[in-house]
Amino acid sequence: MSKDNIYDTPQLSIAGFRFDRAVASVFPDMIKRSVPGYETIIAMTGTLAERYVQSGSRCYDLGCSLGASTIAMRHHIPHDNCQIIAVDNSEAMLAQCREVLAQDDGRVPVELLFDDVQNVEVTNASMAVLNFTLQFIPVAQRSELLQHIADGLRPGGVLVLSEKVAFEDPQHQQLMIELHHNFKRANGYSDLEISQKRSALEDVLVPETLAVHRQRLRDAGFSSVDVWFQCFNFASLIAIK
Ligand code: GEK
Repeated sequence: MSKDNIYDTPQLSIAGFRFDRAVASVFPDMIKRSVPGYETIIAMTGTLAERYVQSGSRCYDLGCSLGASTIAMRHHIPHDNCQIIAVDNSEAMLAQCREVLAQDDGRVPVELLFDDVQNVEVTNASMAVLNFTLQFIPVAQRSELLQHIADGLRPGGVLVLSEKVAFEDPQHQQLMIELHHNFKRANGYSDLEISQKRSALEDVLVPETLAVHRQRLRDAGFSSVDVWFQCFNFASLIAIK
């Protein structure tokens, strides 16, 4: 696995973060060292697939990157008549994802779509995953996307929504940011890397509070919504239709 050293030298001006070839080539290392709990969330996505994926239905991995959630679902879907649709709007990510899937021996068919998740038709679904993707969608467009997903899910279907989150209490917000930075430091990122990455993500990744996420999911028509995992300012919610 290639090591992420994208921000380890001083840059004169920091451009907004993009999912380009440089990022795609180090992505597994980057996300593992940056997102506390990432590997647990991926593993539990398999467990959730085992429980929620219904016979003859579709599963959606929206913002699939290299396909980690797709592979987790693929190996735990308990039926042989399901399909996974994995979507990303980064060509570089999808190219790598195709290679990763070619090495995977799962039997559930996977369709890869190069598109914006907002354009994808969601139908006959029993599971949808937005694993750290909604945070990159403009805030004003988030409700419409969740509504579309809710409409495309069968009754009893699940949406797994993982996000970097914000906190209303400024003191707690500051504490979570510092603990997250300590996590990154412990994983080998320097202060320069942490601060340059932070600048690159400014206005690109927009976190919201858990209260906002819960309300938006309820408004979209999910009947049961709650957090099943949280580590510092990274959380994952389950929303059942
Ligand atoms: C994982 N889920 O490993 N349409 C399609 N894709 C998008 C859009 C959009 N509008 N915006 C961003 N992306 C993955 C990790 S990474 C999270 C997801 C992170 C894609 C983007 O190209 C990238 O591949 C992914 O969403 C976000 O479980 O890097 O923090």
